[in-house]
Parts: sequence; C-alpha cells; structure tokens
Amino acid sequence: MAERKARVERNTLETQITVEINLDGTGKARFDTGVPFLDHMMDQIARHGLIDLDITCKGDTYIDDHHTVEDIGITLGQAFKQAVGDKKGIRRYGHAYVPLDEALSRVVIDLSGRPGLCMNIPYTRAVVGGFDVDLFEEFFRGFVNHSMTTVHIDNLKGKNTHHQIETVYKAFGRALRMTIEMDERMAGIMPSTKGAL
Ligand SMILES: [Mn+2]
Repeated sequence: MAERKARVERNTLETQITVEINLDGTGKARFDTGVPFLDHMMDQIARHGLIDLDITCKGDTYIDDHHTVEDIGITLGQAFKQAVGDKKGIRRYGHAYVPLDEALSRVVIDLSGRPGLCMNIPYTRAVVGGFDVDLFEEFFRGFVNHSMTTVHIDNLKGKNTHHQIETVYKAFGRALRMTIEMDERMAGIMPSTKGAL
C-alpha cells in the first residue's frame, strides 16, 4: 500500500501553520501551537486514531485563540484529505461512542466528499483550561470544510466540561480510524455506487 502521509503549510497574516500527518501511524504526536488545551484534545485524535501528527502554529493568540484554532482545523483537514488519497478500498464510514466517567459522546463520520457538520454539545461551562469552548466548533468546521467530510458530533451526557469535550475528541479519533481502515473485501473498490467520492 502506498504511504498515506502529507505535509501542508498554510500561511496567512493571522497564522503560520505546518501540519504533518501519517494515517498509518502509531499515535505519535508533537504539538507546538501556543494553545495547550487544544494540544491536549488533538493528542486524543492521534492516540485513538493511530494517526501520527506533528503540528506547529505561530498564531495571533495575543488577540485570542480564535484564528489559531480555526486555522489548525482547516490545515489538518487539508492534510487529512491529501493523505487519504483516492479512497479506494477504505471503509469510508466510521463511528464511535466514548465514555469518560459521567460523560458520553458519539461521533459518526462519512468521507463523503461533501462538507457537513452537525454538532451538539450542551457545555456546562463556557471556558475550560482558559479556553473558550465555542471555538471547538470552529476547529471542526475548518476540518470538515477542507477534508470534505460529513461529521455528526453529539455529546449525549456529561456534567464536567473537560470530560464532555474530551469524549468528543476521543470518539472523533476512533471514528476517523475506522473511516480510513482498509477493508479487505473492498480491495481496489471505490466505496460508493457513484464511483467517486
Ligand atoms: Mn483530559
């Protein structure tokens, strides 16, 4: 199988970002983004997705974390799409439920070729670890728009905000892993009756 890796640089006046991704990794991650709580969340994608990630960002966090979080989502989406390639032989769909103590989240993904995000997280707090939790929607919207994927995210239970969002990122990693797994019975076959994704 060809290597499923990508390296994407994205530079604007607000952020300068480099993302390196290996879809067939072991969950090795290195982050230097200036936003530690986001790093903690992206670590879940790497570990539970078995995706190697190396992400650096110099962003205008002296304003707030908004541009950094959104633009990392965009760049990660671009790198993911590039690394996935033509999608032949992959499972395409992925889903996961992940609990963490009282919290429970479900993430369902389709590498559909069409961007779409349905996200429902009834946060119990607006800020966690100094991080505005509404920015997570910007991260995921950036990702789906640039990876051309459909993502449904539901936090079903949870009292602690850290647990709520951590279960989302863990489930996202697990679901992503399923989408890109090679399905032996689909070898060389495009997982769509349209013949393209
Ligand atoms: Mn945690």
